Order: sequence, then C-alpha cells, then structure tokens
Amino acid sequence: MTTELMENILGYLSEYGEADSLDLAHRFAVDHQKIVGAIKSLQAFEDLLKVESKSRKEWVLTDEGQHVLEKGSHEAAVYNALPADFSAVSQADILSKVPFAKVGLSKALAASMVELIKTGKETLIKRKAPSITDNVQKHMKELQMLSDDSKKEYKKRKLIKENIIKIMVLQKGPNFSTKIEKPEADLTADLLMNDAWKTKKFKPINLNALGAALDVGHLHPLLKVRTEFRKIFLEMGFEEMPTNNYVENSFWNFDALFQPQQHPARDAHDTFFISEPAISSKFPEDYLKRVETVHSKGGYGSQGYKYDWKIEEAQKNLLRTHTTAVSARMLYQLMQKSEFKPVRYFSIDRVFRNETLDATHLAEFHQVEGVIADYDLTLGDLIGVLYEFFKKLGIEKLEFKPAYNPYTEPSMEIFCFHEGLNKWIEIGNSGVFRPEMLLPMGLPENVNVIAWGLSLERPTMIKYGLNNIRDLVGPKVDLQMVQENPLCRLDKCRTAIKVNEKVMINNSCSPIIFLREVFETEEMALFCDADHPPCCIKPLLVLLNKVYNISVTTHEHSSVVQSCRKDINNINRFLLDLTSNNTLPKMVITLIWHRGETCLKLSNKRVLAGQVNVARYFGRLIEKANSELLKYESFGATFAAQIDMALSKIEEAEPLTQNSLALLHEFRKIDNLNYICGDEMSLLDVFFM
Ligand code: FB9
Repeated sequence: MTTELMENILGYLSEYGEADSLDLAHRFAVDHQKIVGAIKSLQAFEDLLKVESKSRKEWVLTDEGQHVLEKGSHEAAVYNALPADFSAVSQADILSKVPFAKVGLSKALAASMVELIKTGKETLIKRKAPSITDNVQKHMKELQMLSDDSKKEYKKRKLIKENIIKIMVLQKGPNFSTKIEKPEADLTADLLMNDAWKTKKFKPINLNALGAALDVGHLHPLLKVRTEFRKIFLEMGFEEMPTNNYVENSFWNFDALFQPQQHPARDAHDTFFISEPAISSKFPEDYLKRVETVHSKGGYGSQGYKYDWKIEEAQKNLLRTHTTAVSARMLYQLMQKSEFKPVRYFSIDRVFRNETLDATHLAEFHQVEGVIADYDLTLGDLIGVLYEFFKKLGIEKLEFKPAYNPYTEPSMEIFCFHEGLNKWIEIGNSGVFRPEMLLPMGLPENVNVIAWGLSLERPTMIKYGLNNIRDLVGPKVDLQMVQENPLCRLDKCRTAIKVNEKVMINNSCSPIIFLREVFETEEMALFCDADHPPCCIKPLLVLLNKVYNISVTTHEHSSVVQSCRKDINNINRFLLDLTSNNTLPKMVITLIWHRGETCLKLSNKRVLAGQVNVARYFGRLIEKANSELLKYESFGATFAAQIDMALSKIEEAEPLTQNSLALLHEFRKIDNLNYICGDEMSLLDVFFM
C-alpha cells in the first residue's frame, strides 16, 4: 500500500507541481498520518522532493460531531423518535430516552420538524413536517465544503472545531521522478558486468550498522574477564602456574602454608574432603620433615605452634580451597631445580569452599592470584605492584586495611573508592608470605615473596550488571545472555560523572560499573536501551527533579554502538544540566546505557522491566510528592484505570519508537487542550512530549 501511495503522490505532484499532505489525504481518502509516512519514505530518495513543514488550520469533528455523523443529527433523532402517524406523545418521555434530546428538540422546533401541544397535565410533542432531510448529518460528511456561516453555526453547537495540524508542502526536487527506483543495496557482479551500476542509485553505506550476527559459539563472561586479567598479568611479566588439579592434599593446601592442623578452615564445615582416594602418601620426605618441625617445634626464629603435628592430617585429600596451594608447590619447585632466581607467577582457576550459599556466594569461585619472589621485597613493593595491577583495571584510588591470613604477615585487605557510589569497596586480599612457609622450602633468607588475590566472579558480575551469582554460573544461566553479552574491556572508558555539581569527563575510570546489591533509600540503577532510547526519561526526570535532589551519573556498556549516539548524547547532556536543590530529599540514579530492555533496578532488588513500568514507578514518586505535577492515581480509581489501560496499549508497542508512538492515534492531544487527558498533565503525556 505504501509504495502505491508513494507513486500516487508522485503522480499528483508531476501533474500539479505542488501538493500538501492534507489535500493529498482528502484526495486519496486516507488518513493524514499515512500520507506523512509515505512522504517520509519518499524523502529517503535523495533530492526526489522538496518538502517544507507548515502549520495549517483544519476543521474536524468533535466527539459530538462524530456522533451526528454516525447516528444522525439530534433534531432528526427527536423527529424519528416520534410516532409516524403524527400522534402526540409525552415530551418528558422523549427528553428522557433520546440522546441530546434537549438540543434536538430545540433545533427540531426551530426547523418546524415537530410541534408541542400544551395540555393541563403535561406537554405533548408530535411530528409536524411530513418528512425531513438530515442536512446536518450530510454536512458532517463534507466539512471542507461548508460555508463560513455553517461552520460558525456548527462550531457554536460544538459539532466541529478547528485543529492546528502540521502539514507537509511538497514540490519537485532536482531528482524528481514519478517512478520510485529502489536504491541498490549491494554492488553485484551483474551490475559490474554490463556497467549497469553506472546508472543505478545505491543506498548510502550505514556505518552504524551492526555486523551480521555470527552463528558461532560464544565465550562465557567469566572466560572473557579471565582473558583480560591474563593479559594484564602477562604484560606485567608474570608466568601462569599449572592449576589443573582441583584435588589437592592438605599438606600443600594447608601445612606447606604454615596453616596449623587445628585451624577452623581445615574443618569439614569449611573444606570439601575427598573420600576416594581419601589420602595422598607421596611427599618430599625431607621437606615434609621440615614442615612438621616448624609447625610443632618452630625454627628459623619462630616458636612454631607447639602442637603434635600428624601426618594423617596432612595426607587428607580435598578440593583445594585456594590457588595458593599451587603457589606453594611452585615456590618449592623453584629450589629443586637450581639456585634461586626471581619469579613472577599468576593463576586464575577454580577453588572450592564449603560455605553458606547466598545471592553472591556459591561453594566455588575462581581465584585470581599474583605471586612475586625476589630478593629483599618489602610491603612497599607489594603496595606498588597492587597500584600497578589495579591501575590496568582503571582503578587508581586504593586503600589498604590490616588483615590476617595464616600464611602471610603482614596481610592487607585491598579497597578501592567508587566514584558513583561514593564509598570504598573491598576488591581483594594480599600479604607477604611468612618465613615459616618459605624457609622450610629452602628459599634463601633474603628472598621475600609478596602475593595477592581476588575473585573473578565479583568483577564479572559487576561488569555485566548481574546481581545473582546464579545468573552467571550454574544450570540457570541464560544462554541468551552468554550469546549477547558484549566483549569485555577492562581498560579505560569515558563517562561523564557529575560530582557535587562539577562535571568530570573521566577518561580513566573503571569500566567496571559497581552496583551495590543493597542500595540506600532512593538509590537506583536505570538501565536504558541504547538501541531505543526511552522517550519518557527526560520529561520524567524534569518532574522528578522538582521533588527530589537527583544526582545522575551516566555510564555506558562497551556493547553500545553508535546507532543512537545522537539520542544518547542528547539525554546525557540534558542530565548534566539538571540543577540540584539541596533542600529536597536526595535521589541517586546510576544511568547505564546498554544493549537491552530499559529497566530499573531498585534498592530492594526489585527490577521494573520496560519503559512503561519505569514510568509508572517514577510517576508514583512524583505524584506522591506533589500531585499537582502529574495525574495518575490521585485522581480517582476510574481515571487511574483509564490511564493504566492506555499505558498497557503503549506497553504493547514497546520498544517504543517515534513511528510506533505515532501509530497510537488515540493518544493525540484533543486540540485546544494542553494534555492528552485534558487540562492537566497525566502519566500518558510523558511518552508524547
Ligand atoms: O574479589 C573480591 N572483590 C572484588 C574484586 C574485583 C572487583 O572489581 C575489579 C576491580 C575491577 C570488585 C570486587 N574480593 C575477594 C572481595 C570481596 O568480594 C569478598 O567478599 C569475596 N572474596 C572472595 C573470598 O571470599 C571467601 C573475594 C575472594 C578472594 C578473597 C581473598 C583472596 C582471593 C579471593 C586472596 C588471597 C591471597 C592473599 C594473600 C596471598 C595470596 C592470596
């Protein structure tokens, strides 16, 4: 239909030289919006048309006028309700059962269609004219032909009104043609063969188009983040340790690390012991002896733990509780080959702990560990390496807190400052291995070993905006997420961060967007669909900013392509200009542009999916704070139900685009009214501003 309509428009233009969209709508008896759509499609053909937008007044029917068009005029309705045999009936009856009878009666009397008979008791009414012609209804069908007097008369009767509508005035463009030649999408061999390409038009190359989806396998997010961490270690000169043994024995997992046999971590409540084979029996005898001694009697300046060390404890097999067991094996091996040489090792692999499960903890996780063995290393060296390592993740603001590990002294927990949440977050643990661990291995006394660890799951969940570890690992993982999630970049990115009214374009912020599982009051994460930027967000935030002191920081997933860059920048710039009012309650919104549905993650872990539900939530907050600003649920149950019905229609059209909204004709403002539902703004209006 559209192509045919497009060609009809071109034909009309070719004949008359000029046209406007309203005349074309009447001429082709189609809705004006359809003509507008066809003209927009024609504008895709370069220089085919010259189009100018103009406003024009147009007479249209009111609802009452529409009623007359469909059912006949009110006076005709009164006449037709009277007996055809011209007998008289009660006027009161007619007034009670005929719609618009009051106006109808007055107009019917004025036109001598009917007459009244006043009796003592009541007034009767009967037909007077032998027959009538319903000119009013006829006129409703041809508004544009009405005389000025008729228009005046019907306007007074509120049957018609004057609408200001935007029309498009067309003229022939430099490349005008009555035929629509679809531009070629590809330069094919045929076009090349006979030089046909020389006369063809080609579609402009869309540089924002995404590549064709490859029907290939997809890496799990954890493996993507692991690759990024691996790159960082390798570029820092680290060598990967062989971690291909989930099953370990207690000797290497605990005893070699000077972790006493009574330590609670060695209890079955914290560790998975293996029943078959239950024990290991091959150990380096001399080394094992030295370990037994340092635990039970001390040595190397240490008093040891002074307990009766048992080989049976050391023989127990288990699922390794940390990759530091592998570090111990590697450090021991160092001295078995030849004399000591400095090394840097790293590992990233699964470890197992018999822990209480919750939304962010399973009985296993991937530990990331770095180890450096060199002469005279100090705590300062460890701190320096940590700054270097985390800087490569885009994190530069670190703090350290004293901690305890059985195998390192001193030990430190590592924290980084998160700009968006304005707080310090734990990102790992570290320390200097104890002499009681290193010297029994035979390492020289002036050799120190510094090490640190963190998990792989925590940064991955943050990077991909996951709140529950089961969305990342396990049988419930959504394979669509694995297929669609973007490549992982742990290096720099640009975001606009609004801190205390000062806007900082931060080039080296961490792309890892930290989302705290538990927000304080009025903190939320608004994920916006970068492919269909939500049209309701700006108007809602303008209203929200009147009742809250909102602070919005914007972030962008690396998956966001340039397709809607203009809209995204437009919204980001708008957000930066939001003024704040410190006398109002604070609301912190982290706005994240991503490739996926618009949704709102609230402090209580609730997720509101879709623009319309996000609008309902913000609409309630605004209305609760000041019902003058926005009408939704404070205007009675009937009004709220009408709004919700309309919202459900909009919801069906999601993801919303200008076209899909344009098709929702019923939500066009009734002219000379300021808003869709009347003179006051309702939640519907935010979608059409
Ligand atoms: O990973 C952790 N947090 C984290 C890490 C990275 C991140 O984003 C990256 C910056 C971009 C965000 C958060 N943590 C360690 C801290 C907490 O999450 C903690 O609650 C959970 N910890 C795990 C162990 O919990 C039972 C994370 C895991 C962990 C803890 C300690 C080590 C390794 C992993 C270690 C060690 C160590 C110490 C000394 C010598 C050798 C190894």
